[in-house]
Amino acid sequence: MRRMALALGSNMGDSAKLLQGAIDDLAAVDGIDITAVSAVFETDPVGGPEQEPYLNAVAIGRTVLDDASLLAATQRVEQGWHRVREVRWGPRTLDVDILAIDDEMILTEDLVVPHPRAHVRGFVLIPWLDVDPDAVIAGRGRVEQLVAAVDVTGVRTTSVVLVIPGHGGAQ
Ligand code: A4P
Ligand code: MG
Repeated sequence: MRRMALALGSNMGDSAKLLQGAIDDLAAVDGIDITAVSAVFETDPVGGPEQEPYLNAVAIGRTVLDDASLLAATQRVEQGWHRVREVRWGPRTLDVDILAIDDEMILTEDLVVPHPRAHVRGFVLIPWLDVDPDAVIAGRGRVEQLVAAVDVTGVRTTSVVLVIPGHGGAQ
């Protein structure tokens, strides 16, 4: 069983609903167990064309899937929400990226872990720190330290709360 961190992002459609849908779908995958989800942050877009702000969150979980199956599962979840992606770094209904799997370093054509840009992105580091204060990016360092070195002015808290199915909830 390996521990993983996943980044979720959306800036098209009802992004709060899309992020909750992604959590529901990921939790329903055989071989994936979602154990914790961060608060949801509204973030200014980084890179790409002019576009709407994103909602971003990070989920922590465990998986028995191998790398290819895990990537395929995250991509199926994206596609299930009619992800459209015309431009690199452009607007998207749902983006699910694999941030880390244990302390592994994976470098294949289809999968690079840790995610190669995670350590410089406030929209990843802030929610990651929120859900896992002890998180470490293999080869980069503690998220807590990395976050101090990046510009986080475009990252704002929201009142959106994501719920893990079967884990109770606030109601
Ligand atoms: N791939 C390789 N490594 C991974 C990984 N660790 N996780 C490959 C997921 N996929 C990985 O991904 C393209 C290919 O990357 C996949 O086929 C997979 O085999 P994609 O998700 O289809 O492409 P993308 O997301 O459009 O491009 P890219 O370069 O991954 O974009 P990023 O870096 O994910 O950036 N601003 C804010 N505020 N919030 C955001 O969430 N997101 C982006 C996307 C840009 N700006 C943003 C945000
Ligand atoms: Mg992606």
